[in-house]
Amino acid sequence: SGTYKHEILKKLQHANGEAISGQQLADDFELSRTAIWKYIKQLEEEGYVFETIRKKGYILKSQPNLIDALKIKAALETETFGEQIIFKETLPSTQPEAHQLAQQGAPAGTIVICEEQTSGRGRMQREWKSQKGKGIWMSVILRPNVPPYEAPQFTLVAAVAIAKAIEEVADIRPEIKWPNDLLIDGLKITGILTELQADPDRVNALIMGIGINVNHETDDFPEDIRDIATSLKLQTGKEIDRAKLIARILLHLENYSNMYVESGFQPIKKEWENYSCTIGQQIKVSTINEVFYGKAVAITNDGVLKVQLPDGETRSVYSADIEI
Ligand code: BT5
Repeated sequence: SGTYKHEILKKLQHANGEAISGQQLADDFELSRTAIWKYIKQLEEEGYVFETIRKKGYILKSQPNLIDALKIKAALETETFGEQIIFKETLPSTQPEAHQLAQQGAPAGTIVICEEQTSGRGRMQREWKSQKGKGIWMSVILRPNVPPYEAPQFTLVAAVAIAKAIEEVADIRPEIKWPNDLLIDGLKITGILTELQADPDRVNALIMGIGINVNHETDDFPEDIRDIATSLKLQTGKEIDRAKLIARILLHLENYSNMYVESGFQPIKKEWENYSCTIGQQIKVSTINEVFYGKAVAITNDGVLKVQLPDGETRSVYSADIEI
């Protein structure tokens, strides 16, 4: 029945605004008119809008803003990233799925993406809310030839790649909050989760989880994050084409991660600093072991955050949560 629905939709998509009658569709697919009507109702529930003209039939008026592998592929400008796209309607989380594929040898640039995550996660087992059809919930497999201790730097690399893609596609400039958040107007628009599959001396795969709030209205956010989260639509007033944004992210992620492997963080640092809202700020730093206050004074060529304490001592912070 999924195939009939798909075929009926395809017919209406290719009708170029002309009506197709229920009888015509019924004849074409050797179904009853009632069956056709039921498929049309199902499509309407998925967000397709039809005009029904008496005695003439159905006209497809608008389609839901969906992402699927074909749509992303149509927008791709990469060398290899996005060649393999695993698209699912619903997943608990794209991360375990991508981990498994990486273990089975999936190539760099393979992506796992879905319309809805039922148990999306952030760092340290925190929750990541992933409303159906509203955002980009994806994991990208990277295979950089670097030692494991450099893995956290790829969070910074990804932040620049995503910020740039958002700026180009949505025409709004996000800020990077070290290490893994993008903010607009002080509210979180994107979270990045970099996980590692490695031997002691070399990375086998990085699983880069990317969550972006795209077409949410205020009510789409669960209440507990409504005050800290925002979406591109809320910020720009425009519905954003997710497939196009995904394609752009993959392009920049491919370029910047190659750049990192060839030349390190140094050539990306300037762009990172331009997007950063962290440097120069008084911040609260929470690491696994301690909490302290200081001024974020710099990011090093290795992507390490330098924080100056009130007594003048400077600390290197490799991984932490910060509050500005
Ligand atoms: C992150 O963690 O920001 C990383 C989020 C990564 C999500 C992607 S989606 C695809 C892939 N599959 C997954 O399961 N995950 C990745 P962290 O810095 O720990 O921030 C988590 C905190 O952000 C939560 O505790 C909430 O306060 C807040 N939060 C949760 N959902 C949010 C949302 N949709 N928008 C903004 N903030 C959110």
